[in-house]
Formats: sequence, C-alpha cells, structure tokens
Amino acid sequence: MMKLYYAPGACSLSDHIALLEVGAKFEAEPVDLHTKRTASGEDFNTINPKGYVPALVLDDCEVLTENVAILDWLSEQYPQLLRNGTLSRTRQLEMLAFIATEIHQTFEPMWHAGAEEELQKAREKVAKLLVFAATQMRGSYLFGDELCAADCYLFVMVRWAEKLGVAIPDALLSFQWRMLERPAVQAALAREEISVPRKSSTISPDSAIDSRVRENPREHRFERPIHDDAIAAAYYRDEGGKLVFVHTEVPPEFEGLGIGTDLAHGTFELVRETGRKAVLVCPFMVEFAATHPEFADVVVGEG
Ligand SMILES: N[C@@H](CCC(=O)N[C@@H](CS)C(=O)NCC(=O)O)C(=O)O
Repeated sequence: MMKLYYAPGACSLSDHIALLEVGAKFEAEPVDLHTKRTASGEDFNTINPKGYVPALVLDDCEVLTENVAILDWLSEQYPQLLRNGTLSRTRQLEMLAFIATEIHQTFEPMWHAGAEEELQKAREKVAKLLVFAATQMRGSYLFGDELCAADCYLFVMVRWAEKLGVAIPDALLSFQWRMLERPAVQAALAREEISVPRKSSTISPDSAIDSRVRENPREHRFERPIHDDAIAAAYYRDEGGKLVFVHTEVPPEFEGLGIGTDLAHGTFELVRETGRKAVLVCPFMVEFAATHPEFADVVVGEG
C-alpha cells in the first residue's frame, strides 16, 4: 500500500487531500521535522535524504518526493485530478511550479523568527503572488468548476497566508471556503489533527448566521460573528474620532479560514461609512491595508 509521510499543516497536506479526493488506498505517517523521526520511530532521512516532507512511497517501494512530482504523478494515475483541454497537464505543471517555486518558497523566512524587515518583504511578496494566482482562477477552482491537483496545493498556500497575516484576495477566500466544504479536505485536516470548523457550524458566508461586521463600542472593538459562541474581533482605541487599531483576534480553531480578512473588510467599510479614520498599529491590519488600496482613504497613519 502507498504511504504518505507528512507533517501536520505542512505542504504535504496538498498530497494528503489529493490522495483522499481520488479515494486512493494509502497509509499516512507523520514526521517530526525537527528530529527527523517518523511517528513509528524510523529515521526519516533514510526515506527521504532531503529530510523534508512530502514523501510518497509507492506500492513498488519507489519513493517520490517534491510536491510538484507527487501531484503530477497522482494526476497521471487519477485523471480526475486533471482538467481536459489543450496542454492540460502542462498548464497544471506550470501552475504547480509557480506555487512551489514562487509562492511556497517565499514563505520560507516566515517559518523562522527572521528580522521584521525580511518578514514584511516576504508577506508583501506572497500577497502579490496571491493576487496573481487569483487572476488565474478559471471558475470556482483554478482550471474551472472542478477541482484539480493544483488546487490542493494552492489551498495550503492560502491557509498559510491567512495564518501569517497576509491579506488574501476575495477570489481566493471564496476558493478556500469551497475547499473547506469538500469532505476530502475536511478528512485530511482531521487526520492531520488540525482543528476544523465544526461540521454543523455556521461559518460559511452563505450560512444562516449574519456574518456582517458590527461595532461594539462598549468593548472598543469591531466584531465578526462566527457562530453563536465565537467572534473574531478588531480592537481599537478611540482618539477623538480616530480609531487606533491595536489588535486583531481570530479564535485559534478558526484560523486559516479567511475570517480575519473578512473582519478587516467589514471594519474598514464601517469606519468609512461613519466618517471616521483609522490609524493602524496591528500588523495584520497594516498588511490588509497594504494589499487593499481601495481603503486608502480610511487610513490616516500607521503606528
Ligand atoms: N521542494 C520541496 C519542499 C518541501 C518543503 O518545504 N517541506 C517542508 C514542509 S512544508 C519541510 O519538510 N521542511 C522541513 C525541513 O526542510 O527540514 C517540495 O516542493 O516538496
């Protein structure tokens, strides 16, 4: 049986999703990336001498590494992961290479506590690359209205971006919601023990709960309801009509779903509608404003 070596929430999540999407028979074993030990105690370097996930051991014991190769191989084996049309495999490879060598690699400094200047540069570059990726969506997914292998990889990039406070274009936020509704995505997240929104929870934008952002002046915050017991909130100090945004909070179990971006959107709209201005101290808000120039009229400074 095939075996996927992965680390929870790492880029190997894309292969995990793709394997589950096609109903492949496989085992999955987590790897501790610091000690390079697998859960069963093997030395992972003996499986992949490069020391990183993913690694997919095939039925004949060949070991495949590199997301691009694994996702391409899976698309060859399971053509439902590949859209029809001219140059279909090549177009997907083009996208996989863009995700791997441009987007994925740009996150690198953000995994280590690098200098703030370096981190900021990386955030800005990821934001730009995501804007480009958003222009490539040819339907609900990258290549139309059905999922292909590259979508699984893009989904992981969007999750990381959200986690690291990079603003995400609206088209990719909707894409992320759609992905999260897929049973294979939910199953992969659950197997990797990444908290997922409760199945019955009402966090989807088209859900019954009113997810619009509202102001709660008593608590000095703008709130974006998630479900009955949870909100995301942007906290401010009121300095004579100028709102100084100091902190943004999304409950950890709802991180990576685009809720922070949604909250920032609604907050800036409300600030504008009520004729006030914003000063941004919170790095998430600073990043959001940098990638949403449509709100430039609302922002009067950064702290
Ligand atoms: N070039 C590889 C990079 C894979 C990669 O960056 N893996 C990360 C997790 S997302 C990893 O295992 N890092 C641990 C390490 O390099 O020690 C690919 O595209 O598959």
